[in-house]
Amino acid sequence: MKTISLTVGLLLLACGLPVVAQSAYYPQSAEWMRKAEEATPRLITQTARPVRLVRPVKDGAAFQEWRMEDAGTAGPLFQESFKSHPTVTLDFGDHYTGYLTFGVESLRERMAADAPVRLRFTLAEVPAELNTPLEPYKGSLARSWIQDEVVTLTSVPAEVTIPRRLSGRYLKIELLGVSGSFDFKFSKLELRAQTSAAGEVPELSQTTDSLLREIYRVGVKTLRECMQTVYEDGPKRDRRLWIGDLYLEALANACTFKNHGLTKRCLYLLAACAADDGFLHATVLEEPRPHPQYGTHTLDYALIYNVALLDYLKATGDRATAEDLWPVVGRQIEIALKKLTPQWIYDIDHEPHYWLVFDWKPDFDRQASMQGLMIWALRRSYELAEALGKTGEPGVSEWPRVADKMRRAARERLWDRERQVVLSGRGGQVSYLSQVWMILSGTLSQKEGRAAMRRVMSMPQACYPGCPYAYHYVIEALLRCGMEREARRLLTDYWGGMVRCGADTFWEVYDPNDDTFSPYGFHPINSYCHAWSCTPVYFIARYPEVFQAE
Ligand code: RAM
Repeated sequence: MKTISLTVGLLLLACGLPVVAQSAYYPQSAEWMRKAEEATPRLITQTARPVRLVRPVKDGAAFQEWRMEDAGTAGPLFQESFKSHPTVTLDFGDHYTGYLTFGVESLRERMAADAPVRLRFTLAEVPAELNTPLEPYKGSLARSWIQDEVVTLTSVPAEVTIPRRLSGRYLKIELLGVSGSFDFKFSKLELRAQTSAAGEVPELSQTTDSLLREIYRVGVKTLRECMQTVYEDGPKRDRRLWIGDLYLEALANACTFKNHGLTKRCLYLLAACAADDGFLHATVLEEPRPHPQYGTHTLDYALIYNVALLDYLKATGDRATAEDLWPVVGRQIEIALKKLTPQWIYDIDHEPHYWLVFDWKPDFDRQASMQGLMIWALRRSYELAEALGKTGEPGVSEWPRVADKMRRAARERLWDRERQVVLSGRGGQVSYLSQVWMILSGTLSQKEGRAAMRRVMSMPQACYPGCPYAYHYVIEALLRCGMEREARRLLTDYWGGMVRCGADTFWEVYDPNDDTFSPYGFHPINSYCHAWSCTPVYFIARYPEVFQAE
């Protein structure tokens, strides 16, 4: 049998990239890159095969109006003429990330392909992704993220591995061209799935409610799929390391798989890829060799890096790594401090304008949230300084004082004492996240935090979160101010909402009021296995008294 390798020579597309992406700011960065590479985890593989044939059904009650209906075993694909049903959809039974291999052979002996066979393979994470017309393409991100691959075979039998790593559950195969006198069937179809998440995760207590159990299972699956040679944001789209995603994945990993080596690798990679002024890039790609997405900085993520390093130290006791990376921590704070007004308020208009992530939600005002996040990061960075004995370093001793000034300023200017709610920006916007960050930063007392959360959650016009990343911090804030019942209810409603919609893995964005919401203008390009949505795993494992009790 002839094996056709479609491996396109990825001839070092490195032109334009420096030989090794390193920050001129940190003399240690070459060493950091070496340590990052040394910590690259081994991938564990598993072979997945289609379990059923399915048929897409348009259904107004289904998530994004599409669901899959069982259409029998996958057997006919391997026994019958493919020409007789030239479009099929297969179900792998679960979400997988890896490489697809297929084989075809002629249907009968003494039958030869006298023209090329042309096939299209499309892998999807959710049903609507396969059934929404893609053209004219409306997304703001590259069309090439859609996982459709056309393969032309000039001779049969053939076995082909599609070179691009794919991610999803449903596979559509379409016959685009074949000679009239030739027919064929499939001889092989399998996905070599991969992850670096090794080992088992802790069992939940017997008393855990069945929906919470299911949320835990789907969260673990999401985390497992995103744990590759870095913590990826989504294995289908972006497929790279972002600081915000890393922070939440590391939290979930620390109470499940405990693959701390992966966290260490990511922390080193980000540090080594910092810009020449020491500012962290928000995101790093691994191929063809590790490099940042040049020029992409998000100040909230840069500060979150400091907290991720502190958490890593607490989880592992690996002081050598924390000391090694300590210079990065101080530099992120220095950069952030330049943004303060003389009144100790984060100045959102100060140039250069940095991207602040926080949420995917149009019209959300980030000012109060950033004030809170900065106080929180200052305090946690100081905690790291204490753990490492660095509080005497120039500037560091000032951090608690700056945090206090910022806290006082926030209480004076952003906290509406009468209405018991935090306001953000010129228009005085009331949002969930403004309350949340003022709680997490300790700006509001527990009692005030409870009042603010109750108030915002009862205001229909309040700006509510748009994605699981933001909901993570809402749950954290509810727990922080002693609202365990509300935290459990929200987690169950929000992530349980995705489970009820049939999620195999949790999504990048989910708005229960709008199934097709997309930050990119086109929902098929959303990621439906997204790292930052795996954190129920962390909450359920870390707070058993709240989430595992009856
Ligand atoms: C997107 C991804 C990623 C997130 C960034 C800010 O590209 O969804 O998860 O961290 O945006």
